[in-house]
Amino acid sequence: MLNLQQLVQETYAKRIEDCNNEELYYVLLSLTQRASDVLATNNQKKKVYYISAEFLIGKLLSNNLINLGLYAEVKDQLAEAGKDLLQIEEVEMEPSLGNGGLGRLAACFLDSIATLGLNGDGVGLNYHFGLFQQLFEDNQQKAVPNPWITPESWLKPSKISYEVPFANFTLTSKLYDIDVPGYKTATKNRLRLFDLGSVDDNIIYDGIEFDKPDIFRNLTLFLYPDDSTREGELLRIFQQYFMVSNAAQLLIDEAVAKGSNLYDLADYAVVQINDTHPSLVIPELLRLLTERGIDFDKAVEIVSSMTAYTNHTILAEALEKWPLDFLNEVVPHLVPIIEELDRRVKETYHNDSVNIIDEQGRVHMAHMDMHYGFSVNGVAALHTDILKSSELKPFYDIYPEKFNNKTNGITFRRWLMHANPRLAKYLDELLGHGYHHDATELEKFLEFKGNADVKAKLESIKKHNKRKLQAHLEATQGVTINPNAIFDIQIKRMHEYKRQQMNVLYVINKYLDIKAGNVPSTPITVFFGGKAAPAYTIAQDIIHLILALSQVIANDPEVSPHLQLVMVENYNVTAASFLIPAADISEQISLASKEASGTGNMKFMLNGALTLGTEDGANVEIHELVGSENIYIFGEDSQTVIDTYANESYVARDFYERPNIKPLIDFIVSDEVRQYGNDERLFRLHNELINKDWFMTLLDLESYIAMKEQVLKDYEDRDAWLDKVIVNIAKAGFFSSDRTIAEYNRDIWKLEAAK
Ligand code: 26Q
Repeated sequence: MLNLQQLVQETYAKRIEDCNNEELYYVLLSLTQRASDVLATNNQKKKVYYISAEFLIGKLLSNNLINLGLYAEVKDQLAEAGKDLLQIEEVEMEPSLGNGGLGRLAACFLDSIATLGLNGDGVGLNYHFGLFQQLFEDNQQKAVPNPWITPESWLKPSKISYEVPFANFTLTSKLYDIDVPGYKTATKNRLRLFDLGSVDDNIIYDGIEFDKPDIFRNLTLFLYPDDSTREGELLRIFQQYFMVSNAAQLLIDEAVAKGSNLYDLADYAVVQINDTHPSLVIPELLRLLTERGIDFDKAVEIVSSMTAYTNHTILAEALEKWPLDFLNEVVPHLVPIIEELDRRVKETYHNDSVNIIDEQGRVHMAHMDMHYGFSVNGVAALHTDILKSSELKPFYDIYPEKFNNKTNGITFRRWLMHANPRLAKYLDELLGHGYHHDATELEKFLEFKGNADVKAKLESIKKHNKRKLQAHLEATQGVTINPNAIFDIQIKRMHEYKRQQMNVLYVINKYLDIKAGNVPSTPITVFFGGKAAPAYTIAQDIIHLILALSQVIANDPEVSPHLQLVMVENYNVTAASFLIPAADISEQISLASKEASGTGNMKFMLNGALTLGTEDGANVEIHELVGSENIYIFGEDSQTVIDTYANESYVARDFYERPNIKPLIDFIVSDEVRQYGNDERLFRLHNELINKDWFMTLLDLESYIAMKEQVLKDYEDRDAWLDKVIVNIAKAGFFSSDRTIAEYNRDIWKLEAAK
């Protein structure tokens, strides 16, 4: 039995009641670390190395307390002393080691790999300032460094260090580990983050600008610095190679320590390549194996039987193609290897679309992965189908046996137990604890459809979560929201294909409608949250429009009692854990075919929000699971969109000319918005929507507006709405990342679980 009062007494010679949140945080940190220190590290013969440029792990205190089985006791004993764990958690800085979905997926996967007792570590980089922190100034995004590493962070320095050779110098790495305890397991894994001792934050100036060519001082300073310049791209290659060379040396050392003679390396290690960012691991492993005396053909055979690639996008601009010149400048020793791999492909296939090196001398990283790895997977059923039938079709034709789907998932420890403790506790009472280990047991919740008591309780939990969000936004941003409103939430990276701009046009529509005298029965609060890449101008313009429009609405007394628009500053994992449990409507409105999966959609569903979405990514699977009565699907389907691109038949201006669309678009440059806005940004966005609109916002705008009106109408029938909520929660079990990881293991990794 834990006695927190005694522990605090021993540490500070005073009572919990007399400690501040910082003091309590450090006690809980050391308590948690000690509990994790005593767990044995998984050490089964074969191990997966999940190499990823991003791990968006979020704050770790509560997550680790939950997994170590200490959460309830700690929370209760703090509460007895009048302390709130939620406030103590605020002391912790959130590591910003990822951009969005891909990085958060990696974090959920680490949790599930450990929970299933599988031997698997994450391997990545220890970016000192991670992704930038987002501030709003003059209704625009400002990017500043996020210094998340404090002396009390979860990083544990190790003695491991490797030499990584570059063209003109060799760098020496230093490895830090973060423990990854599974949920109530006797064993743990690790997240292994490589760093460079000479990194120096004195080279940062003006926000997140820094001296790009100074690799010795900048290598692990930031996550994905601006790659719109040649220097930015070169730095990215430096980072990628530093990451994979360390990973490859680590996995070889660990295998050898367990008895591998390297010819049998694939019996000891399997590498999951998370998007193409770690793809250089293939030539690097070949280099290291041949250096150790294995001949090239044999090395190719070994490496090909131990590397597997996950694709997370079909957007052409995100598929990495590095000019050979760049690789020659950074890692010349890999170039002959890549050229030989390409020569073999060209000799075998005589099909330019599958070459590794194209006519322009660019290296297609994904092509190398597919030829020389044994598995290729997409991240949702629709996404994998699109890869097979169009984007990667030439590869599917050659290697049908390599292709498989692994629909994404989320860890319920963070996204239910931690983010929504009241709902988790209530589900425990009604369903027992079985769903903690087999999430499909949530289906038992279906029995409670139509149960008035259950619905009343769900209402009260949602209201509580809205108040929690209210307090959080008040404290962090000074924004006051109305907990009696409908919460309609779109939170994700800012990108045109995700179509935040379509949602903004809806808000404009509602604003004009209220001005015309049509007042909604229940007030509506529309939330956005998301960062825009610093070099992505239109995404910045969309943020600007949201911020300016929110002022128009807030300053209009006719409208503000009925409609509020909130742009959450610095959207991150912490913000998500407040927003998602408070949501009524989950906005998943990407242009069909463009969102590989989405994982926010799963988190919202689990927390009792209803999806308003297109037939895209994992929305398709949510739709199948809950049935058409329990989801709001609108818009053109993916095949229609793919055809529309193919025959170039979308003309934004034709839609703009429609009488119900034109006033919405033109409002962007109205005097009302311009008084709070910047003309350059507003007119650029206005022009973009009329004359280009590459992601077809206007194609679905009318059906989106109509469907959202339907959602708002349905919300008024609380009884029917709450039945839909019950179905959504009950069917969310499929999206547990435990299921996803069990599938990766069954089909790809083939590891044995700890006894
Ligand atoms: C590529 C080249 C140069 C610079 C940066 C990049 C780059 C960086 C990050 C390319 C892609 C990313 C991140 C992609 C990502 O987060 N994809 C999301 O992955 C999720 C998990 O599979 C899916 O749910 C989302 O649908 C997908 O958008």
